[in-house]
Amino acid sequence: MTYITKPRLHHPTLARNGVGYTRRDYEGKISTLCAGCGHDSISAAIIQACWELDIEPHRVAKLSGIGCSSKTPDYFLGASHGFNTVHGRMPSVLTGANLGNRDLLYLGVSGDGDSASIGLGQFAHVMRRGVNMVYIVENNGVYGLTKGQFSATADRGSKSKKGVLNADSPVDLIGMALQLGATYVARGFSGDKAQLVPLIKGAIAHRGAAFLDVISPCVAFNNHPGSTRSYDYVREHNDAVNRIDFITPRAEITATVAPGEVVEVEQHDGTLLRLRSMHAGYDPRDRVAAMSQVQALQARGEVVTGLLYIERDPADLHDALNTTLRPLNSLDEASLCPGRAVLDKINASLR
Ligand SMILES: Cc1ncc(C[n+]2csc(CCOP(=O)(O)OP(=O)(O)O)c2C)c(N)n1
Ligand code: SF4
Ligand SMILES: [Mg+2]
Repeated sequence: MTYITKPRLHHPTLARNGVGYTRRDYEGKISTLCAGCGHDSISAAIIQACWELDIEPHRVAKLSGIGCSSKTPDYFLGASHGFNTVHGRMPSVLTGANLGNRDLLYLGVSGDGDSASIGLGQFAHVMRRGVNMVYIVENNGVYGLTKGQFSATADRGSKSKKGVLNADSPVDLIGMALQLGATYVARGFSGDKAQLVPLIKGAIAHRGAAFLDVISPCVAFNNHPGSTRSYDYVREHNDAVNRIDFITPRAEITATVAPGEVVEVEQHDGTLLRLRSMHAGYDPRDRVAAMSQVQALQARGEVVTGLLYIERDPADLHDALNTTLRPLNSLDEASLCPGRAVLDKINASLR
């Protein structure tokens, strides 16, 4: 419960990362979610990724909408900046914050209801603008917080807990993100941390719009036979197109490469993503091919996971707007208000 505070004392022998923090320093309040909720596993994966990447908690801004998923930023990175916004409106608040200070790591956490129903318009525009962020949808196919109504990502023909059939076609957020121009697109499963942690690390290292759809079963309302978001269903149908090794520039490359096709993608910060293909011919650097291959696999009823698409050298919103390199709060008055002559010149250019 959130009113039970965690002890601040840490055991002195806890391991510390490269910036001197223990893993406990990346935790938040005690979760109030149902025991077994997939969302808690995603929080644990975020904590592990940030700790292992030596990210200083105060360099992170976590933003969310409304829902059980959107409550989770309270349960990780307790020393980071946080903004629990309005239902479906996280993307515009994140965009504004990012424009004001490009130096922070922006972590948007949302649900399938938050992003695919009320927030669908905002989701679309934040992807097409290429905002530099990690956008995670914790996708359980229901509105968990309001007691389990089908969400817009629920598959046609899947059954509710009370046996009602869903007659609507699903909104495919992966397909939309690919079509709208997101430059890092991946799907994970809350029940597969070994796959999820490197997918999150790759998204953090990516300088552009990174979208992660994480299938995250709701044990209270959508974990029964007939659901396509239950732990059993996802385990049976999980079809990973690749496995990802995340290699930092500082680390010695010791990962052994299993036989099979390997694609290596170096990101702008020097991190290397080594992708072992599980599907012959799947190339995550080819947007159009990725779109058609993901659609084909999904049409066969598979839950396609892995790093589905990556653009090696993406442009982000700041590049497009040619904004100042410095956070706005660090600019002095002369830079913020350069005087009448400059204003006249801008006005003249608009006539
Ligand atoms: C403007 C507005 N409309 C509706 C609601 C009610 N509401 C709260 S959470 C939610 C859906 C949450 O679903 P999702 O984003 O999938 O999160 P989950 O709880 O499943 O993690 C809704 C409809 C609200 N809080 N605000
Ligand atoms: S209602 Fe569902 S989504 Fe919400 S905390 Fe419980 S299991 Fe998780
Ligand atoms: Mg949901």
